[in-house]
Amino acid sequence: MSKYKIVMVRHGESEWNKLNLFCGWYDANLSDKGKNEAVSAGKTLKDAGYTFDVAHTSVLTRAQETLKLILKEIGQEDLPVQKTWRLNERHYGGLSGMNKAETAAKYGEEQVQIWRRSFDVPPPPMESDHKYYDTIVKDARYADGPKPDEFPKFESLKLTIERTLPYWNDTIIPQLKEGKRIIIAAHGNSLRGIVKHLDQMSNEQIMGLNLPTGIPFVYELDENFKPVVSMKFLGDEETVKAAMAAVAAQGKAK
Ligand code: DG2
Repeated sequence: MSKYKIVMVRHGESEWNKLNLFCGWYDANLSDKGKNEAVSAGKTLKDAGYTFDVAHTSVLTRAQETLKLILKEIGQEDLPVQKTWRLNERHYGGLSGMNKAETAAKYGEEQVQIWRRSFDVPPPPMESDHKYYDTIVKDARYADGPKPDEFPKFESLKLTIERTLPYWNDTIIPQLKEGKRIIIAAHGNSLRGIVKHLDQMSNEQIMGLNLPTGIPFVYELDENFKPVVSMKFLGDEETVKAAMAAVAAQGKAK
């Protein structure tokens, strides 16, 4: 029987999604399309009658802006919002800022698929001479964590899950237990990590999952936090399928 319900959403298209660049911890803004996607997500949630007690998001602008636009649509602009680096996108290491299609043309689509979707093969590290190293490492938003010796230079999905799950277990689960209605606005891979955990997907199964931008999805969980309803998208099935296929295709050489 369903006891808990939670809504999750990947942010709307970012400027770097639009340019097809590996983004990770780079703080890209939403594109105009992304802002529209967030507003539509808000309208969908409003039409379906959703309201929340608390929201969670990453420390990155694209997720926070998406959440803000959603909350405005549903008339909950004053909702408490908890922000954490633990919900950040996976750190794309040395690939950050590179074009996904050009990288596939250079290194092969198979290699790019491994970097994007393998469970535990990390991208190359972001070294200190990387164009965005200082911008990210010295960003004041990380003053409260991760600690300097834990600050990632790259992350596989496995490493992403290792820093996201403690937040799920120690912050989200207790709030669900208190009966709080929760929305999480985060990223393609931090959410894939949560989905893998909830649905107990194998390392192979999760490789095939591409989350679309700006389409909310719902989980209903039983008293042991096992899904009764898994990843139910609030959107028309064909649109969701096409949006997932478009994300998968970002790693193809043009
Ligand atoms: C994308 C995901 O993250 O990329 O970092 O480039 O969700 O923040 O736009 P998001 C990025 P893929 O793993 O789908 O290549």
